[in-house]
Amino acid sequence: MKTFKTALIIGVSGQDGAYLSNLLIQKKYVVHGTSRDIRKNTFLSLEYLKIKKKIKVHQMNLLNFQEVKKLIENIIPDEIYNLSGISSVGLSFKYPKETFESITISNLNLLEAIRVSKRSIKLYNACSSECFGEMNENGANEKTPFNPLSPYSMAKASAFWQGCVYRKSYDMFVCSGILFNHESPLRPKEFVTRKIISTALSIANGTEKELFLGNLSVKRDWGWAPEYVEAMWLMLQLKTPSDFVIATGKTNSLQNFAKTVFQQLDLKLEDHIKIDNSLMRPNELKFSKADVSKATNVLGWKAKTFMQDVIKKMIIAEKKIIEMKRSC
Ligand code: GDR
Repeated sequence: MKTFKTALIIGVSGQDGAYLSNLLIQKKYVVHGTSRDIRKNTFLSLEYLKIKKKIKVHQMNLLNFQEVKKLIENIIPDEIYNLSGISSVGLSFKYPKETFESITISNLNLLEAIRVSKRSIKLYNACSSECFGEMNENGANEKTPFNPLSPYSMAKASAFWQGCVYRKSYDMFVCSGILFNHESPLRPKEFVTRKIISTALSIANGTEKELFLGNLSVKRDWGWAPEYVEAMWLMLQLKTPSDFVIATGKTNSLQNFAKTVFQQLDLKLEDHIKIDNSLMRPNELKFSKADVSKATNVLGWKAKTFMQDVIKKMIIAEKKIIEMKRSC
């Protein structure tokens, strides 16, 4: 008799995959994860959270339908979380085809594999606030139309609609979380928050002098990633599937984010900041604002950590990472 729930996390080695694994392990799930190349993947995020040994990792190419189908038939998961694909908006302008494939074909393969399995497997799809394009002061909610501005958001919008089509056509349990920016020490340095914090600490330590950034005037809603994976799980515990905007509801400029980081390290941003035009994107979401009332009312989910504390926590973690590297 099956006693514990089984989850399959696609993209288990990323920031969200690692925090979600941690959460599901605490909830006594049997956690499976996938990686495109087990030998090359270092699973650093899972090692960081000390959970690597608790996860059954499988090699799988999501673009290969037969592989996806076979793995699902072997594991028979109760819940699948699709957190895979290229996640850098900037990079998507350089690699539009790879971005589109990695987000849309993989999601379609999962939907099809679940459909043909004829099992009631629940699917979480990682959608993004980037799909909204420009937002206004009222904040975007689940009824706000999509207006993608990048190859990344174009692909995410497509995967979102795949979920809607399968939900309506086959009565499948599919939820999309429309997540705004969510950060942690597990963010790779290609993303601006970790880049700023890591560089600011190097400046404080005297190993670097300057911070190069692109567009500083953009405004984003930055939350704490470990809280966002709870929202993903809550969605799959509902009786009826639905889509949810997940964010803190508070907007800040990138200038203010960077200034706060430097202030917390007793540095002045203006002494170190350099604008690098090569870091500007061809097109850009300039203002991000969320209306999270549906998540609050239906899921009972609310962000507890806002930008100031996200920064504090990331600085503390980054200092520890630097100390660990020094003592190795
Ligand atoms: P984003 O995150 O594109 O919002 O997508 P990112 O941290 O890459 O950029 C945030 C904003 O900062 C501006 N920026 C820079 N960005 C980077 N990466 N590097 C720089 O040097 C730099 N200078 C300025 C960007 O132009 C942008 O406006 C994140 C990802 O996690 C997506 O996967 C997710 O879907 C969305 O958040 C919600």
